[in-house]
Amino acid sequence: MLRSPLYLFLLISMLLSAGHLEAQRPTIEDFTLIGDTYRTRDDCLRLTEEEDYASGSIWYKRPISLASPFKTILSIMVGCKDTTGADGMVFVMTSRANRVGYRGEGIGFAGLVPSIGIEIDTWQNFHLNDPAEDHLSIMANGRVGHFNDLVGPKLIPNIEDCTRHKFTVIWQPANKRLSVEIDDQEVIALQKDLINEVFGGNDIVYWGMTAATGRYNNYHEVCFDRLAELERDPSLDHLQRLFRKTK
Ligand SMILES: [Ca+2]
Ligand SMILES: [Ca+2]
Repeated sequence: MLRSPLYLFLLISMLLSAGHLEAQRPTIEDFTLIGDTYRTRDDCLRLTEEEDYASGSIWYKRPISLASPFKTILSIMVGCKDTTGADGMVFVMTSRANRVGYRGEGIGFAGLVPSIGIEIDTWQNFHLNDPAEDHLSIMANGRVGHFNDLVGPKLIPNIEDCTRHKFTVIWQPANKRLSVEIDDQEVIALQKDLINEVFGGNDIVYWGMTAATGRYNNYHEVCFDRLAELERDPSLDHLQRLFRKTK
């Protein structure tokens, strides 16, 4: 019985699914829009305009469990002004959704407790120990000073380049590893028992993205490349024709 084809099939299926990360490719309708956020004509959610003292956030409507692996893929635009652009964006996981923290140097994340924030900081605040370069850090409980980083700051090339960047967050509960990729390159990673050490034993969290400006500003957007996905690939049409012929 144990060696039957059905048993082997089930065993192989289980092994394959154990190593599989559930990929989330959210659509624009999956989010609640907070603060200054609005939907643009090209299917982006603009969290802030190029205006001082703005803040916005978006929150995925359905909570997730940190007991399960997940991989979230977004497209972000962190503005077009390098030298004078501010303040950045934060990918946040928190047990209470639909909130936005302090703007300016708080990047809409400061004050959110309990929480985990992956900060994309584009403005140097000396009293927060910010490096001059754009940088990523993983922080807990809305504390944006680098004295409290869980990991970071990790310097990155200028990200305020008026270009959309693929932003991927991966959580693997088996080894308690949270990692972040920009344009398919891993930039920063943290190993921590998030459920017990940050969320007090609660595995259910909401995730979202926040952004803010202060005395200086920039565009901040999360985009959904729906039109690109719908475009037909001519090479696929060609393959399909070949396939029909050979049938
Ligand atoms: Ca900063
Ligand atoms: Ca920059």
